Amino acid sequence: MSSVSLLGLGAMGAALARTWVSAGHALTVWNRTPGRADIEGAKVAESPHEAVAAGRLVVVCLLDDDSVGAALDGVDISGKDLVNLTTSTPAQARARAAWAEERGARYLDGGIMAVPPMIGVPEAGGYVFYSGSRELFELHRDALAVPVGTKYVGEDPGFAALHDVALLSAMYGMFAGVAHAFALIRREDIDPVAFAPLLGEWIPAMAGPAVRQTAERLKSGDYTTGVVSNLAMQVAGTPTFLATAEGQGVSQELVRPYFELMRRRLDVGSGEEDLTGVVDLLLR
Ligand code: FVH
Repeated sequence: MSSVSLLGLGAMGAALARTWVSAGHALTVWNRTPGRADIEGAKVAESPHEAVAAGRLVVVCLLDDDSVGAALDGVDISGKDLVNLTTSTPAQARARAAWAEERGARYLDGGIMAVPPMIGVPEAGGYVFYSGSRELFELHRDALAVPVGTKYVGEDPGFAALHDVALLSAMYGMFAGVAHAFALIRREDIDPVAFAPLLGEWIPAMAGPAVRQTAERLKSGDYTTGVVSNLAMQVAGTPTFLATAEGQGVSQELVRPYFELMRRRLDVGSGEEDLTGVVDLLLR
């Protein structure tokens, strides 16, 4: 069992820490605010210097990239294997990788696709995207797989963050649709709890095929062959959705921007396509 040093005992860090201790790894922890979490079986370091010095594998799970810079400022990380599970932008992850390498450390970036209750619960399906040094990922794969599953997505240290943010952005789009749907029924004699399974089954029934077909169309460049619900028909339906929102006293602000993109794509003569062309409209 390799030893692990962990900086950050917030909600996520504490959950990670407990799994390494349970699995028998020698764990040294540090948190800016002492006593934030009691990790039974872990050695508590008095400083980031002490935590980093304790072992080769150093995992950081802090609030944001600035906190990583603050915690590791002036700490000797040469010869260490730094795994950064802090949510970052791809640019921050790439800069942090260069920063670590300049200081003699090897670097792996991670994007956590789980919430704390999913940590240490394999059946919950959480995982971490990793990118950066493949050699480092392979070397520490077993230790990294203890809290939650692993998915390595490439040598570019920004790719884990990019995958993380892409999936979370899709999630927020989905949450926006859910909020709009509940708002539409909110003032009616419709039980939201009875409505929920209808919505909960509809979303994956639509999302699964749409995600797969969009990917295939983006790859092939063919946005029209085999289209079932074409853009012209879908744009013709949008006034109905907007009028329904109006009629229910619901703001159009969540759905209108997407409908406007659909209209713009139609206006350039893409009525026989599906919705894939919206992806291209978003590129600046
Ligand atoms: N919790 C979640 O649901 C999500 C799930 C997906 C991944 N995120 C990311 O994980 C990172 C850590 O999140 P967290 O849940 O542990 O966050 P907090 O409970 O707020 O703990 C934050 C820790 O960061 C320390 N910290 C903040 N600023 C500094 C600083 N300038 N120097 C050193 N440490 C700092 C903070 O220390 P303290 O406030 O207790 O002293 C906590 O240890 C995060 O990137 C999520 O986006 C979690």
